Amino acid sequence: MIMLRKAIVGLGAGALLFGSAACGADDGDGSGGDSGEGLVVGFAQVGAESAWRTANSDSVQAAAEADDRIDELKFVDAQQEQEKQIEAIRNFITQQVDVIVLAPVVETGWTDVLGEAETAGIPVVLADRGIEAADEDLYVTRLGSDFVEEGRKAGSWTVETFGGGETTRILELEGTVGSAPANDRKTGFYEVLDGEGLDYELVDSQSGDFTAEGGKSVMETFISTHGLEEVDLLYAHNDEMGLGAIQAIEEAGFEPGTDVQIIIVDGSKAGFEAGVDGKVNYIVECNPVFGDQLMDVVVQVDAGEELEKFTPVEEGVFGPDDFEDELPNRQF
Ligand code: GZL
Repeated sequence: MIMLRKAIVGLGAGALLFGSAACGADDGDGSGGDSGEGLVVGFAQVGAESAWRTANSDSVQAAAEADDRIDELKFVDAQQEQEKQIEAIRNFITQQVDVIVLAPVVETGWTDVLGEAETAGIPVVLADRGIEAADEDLYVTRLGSDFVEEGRKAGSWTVETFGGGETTRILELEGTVGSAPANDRKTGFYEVLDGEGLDYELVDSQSGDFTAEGGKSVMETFISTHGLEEVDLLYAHNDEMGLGAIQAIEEAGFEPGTDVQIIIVDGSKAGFEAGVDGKVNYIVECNPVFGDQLMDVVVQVDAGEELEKFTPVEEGVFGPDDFEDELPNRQF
């Protein structure tokens, strides 16, 4: 029997939504519930800002509930606030969980609290995003995407598509300021553009915080400031911002995917539907569905096994000829 309890814990001005999934097979005599032998895991999740994030949370929670090696997953949605993630980690330490899983909203500011986990003898696993190299010794391994490689993939398509022509004029919607995917998707993209000698101009670049509202609002500002007549490409660090930008582009009387070509990163159903509609030109996949793989990592870490510092998840790329066939396969 799986019991899922949710509670709202008031934390000063904000409330913190946390849940726990206690898993245990009901052995028929009604005494189901925790076996007491499995692991108790604390998971400090970024938030619920995108379809990617929701799919990631669903994948991890479902994997924990289905895995009889895991007795309980204490889940915290930090609403994209680092302070709430730090608070959650401190709660996990007080509760003496076996393993802490953190999806760090930004790369910096973790030294103290991860040091406290180390002092308490609780190993930390990073899921999804990474943290600055200086704190590399404070976690065992990161399971997630190679964000620099995702940026390189976007850059390679851009060079193939626009290379040899006139100056390519680019707008960029960046992810959350200070986050590993935002920093690294930018790094990989321009590494390829510069390395391949593309003649381009970055017209403007601003963070939309990985949300649809942010993408739409920033795109409206780009349009009012620069117009779109001279813009060739929008590089959006995730689907939500790209989809929000599409709304702004259409409201301004332009055709997304035609007047401005668009790259998005994640690969949600909505992103692929926009591709099928000709509004998106290239999709770089970022895979959120790694819950089962994460449970294996958690068990290995608790057992003290040696692991690589980084375990990449498998990801692809998709162009206009792929969108229709791939859409039914999308899981979020
Ligand atoms: C990437 C993940 C990013 C997604 C966004 O692994 O951290 O955060 O690309 C999400 O959709 O908000």
